[in-house]
Amino acid sequence: MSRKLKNILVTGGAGFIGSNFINYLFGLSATGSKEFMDSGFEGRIVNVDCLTYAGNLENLAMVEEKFGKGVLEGERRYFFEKVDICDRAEIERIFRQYDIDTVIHFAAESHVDRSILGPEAFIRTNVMGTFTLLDVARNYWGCSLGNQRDDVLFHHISTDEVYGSLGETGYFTETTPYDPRSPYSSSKASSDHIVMAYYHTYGLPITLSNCTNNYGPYQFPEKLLPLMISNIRDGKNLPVYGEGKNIRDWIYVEDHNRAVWQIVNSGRAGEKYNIGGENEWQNIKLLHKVIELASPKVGRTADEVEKTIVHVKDRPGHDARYAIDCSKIKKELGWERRMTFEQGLQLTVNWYLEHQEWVDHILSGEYKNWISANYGDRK
Ligand code: TDX
Repeated sequence: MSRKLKNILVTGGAGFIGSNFINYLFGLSATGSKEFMDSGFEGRIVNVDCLTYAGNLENLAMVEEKFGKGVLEGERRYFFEKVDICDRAEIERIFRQYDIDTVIHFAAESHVDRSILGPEAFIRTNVMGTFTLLDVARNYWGCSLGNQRDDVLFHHISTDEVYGSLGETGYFTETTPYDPRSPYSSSKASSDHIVMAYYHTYGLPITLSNCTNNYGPYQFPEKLLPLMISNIRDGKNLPVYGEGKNIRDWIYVEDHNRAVWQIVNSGRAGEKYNIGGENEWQNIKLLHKVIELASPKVGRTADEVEKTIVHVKDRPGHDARYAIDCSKIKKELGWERRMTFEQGLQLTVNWYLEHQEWVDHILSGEYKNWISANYGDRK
């Protein structure tokens, strides 16, 4: 393998998973976890993000200081570009300006509930945005079936939701047929297919990963875990969709990012890899666990907080269960999870409770207006 990995374009680098990824590559971890500081990365990163409601450059303050504006121009290794991935002219400029040799594509509209209320942004960013990046990469790198390159790579980050919903048993493997149910998952499924098409049709070297539910620092508090932790802190109700029996498989975000980095380094072009936590939880049981960990830290008893659980109207088309078989990445690339769930969940609860300013800041402005327009006050 002779991938350059010198000038990496990371899309969506101000979002939850993307910002944790950039921190990880530069040897920084939001929670200071030593086991996630060994990326060995020596190149430059160009972070392209259009800073939607979920993007926050505060997540990268340390990276900016140590590797970005804070250092001499010739030694600089981190660059931020506020650009929409659908803006072809700007993406072309960035490829030329930084001589991009690798794309790691995190940028996406990611929240299922939002996709139900307003699918258009999901189709635009997830489908058209991915297409734009692929097409610019193919042209800039001059790829074709007759000119296959092994020094460049386009890695696409995707989700287990493309496979649909599982019953009580079984796991999604890399060969499970796609069966997306929500506007979000169908937009991700579309983008996965276009990525694969660019490999088969144009010889663009791609890899693809489908991951289960991530948790950890910097996740926007519309997702289950940060939402519940923040509501416990504020004494608000804890809204459980339906009976709360839906099952998700949870992985610590830095374990996911280490897997992505291993695929980018040594995954086979044209292949997809499933990434999972092998850690299934019913939503309601997970919430009991979070209450147990968070209540003493906010000076309330678990019994008291349990009483704030409210069962609300279920999500339409709510997938019953996701679970991933990740034996391929383990066997082929030797990837293993490093964070235990006990440790990761405690770290995450602590992080949100200790970073109230981060939560309050990201919840201000545009998001607040959107949530009250669409959901009213959830309390
Ligand atoms: O208030 C809530 N109450 C509730 O019961 C919220 C926000 C969620 N839920 C349930 C719905 C899901 O069964 O909790 C589960 C997790 O919900 P989300 O955090 O919204 O995640 P999910 O829908 O599972 O999708 C997530 O994981 C896969 C990400 O949002 C996706 O981007 C990723 O692809």
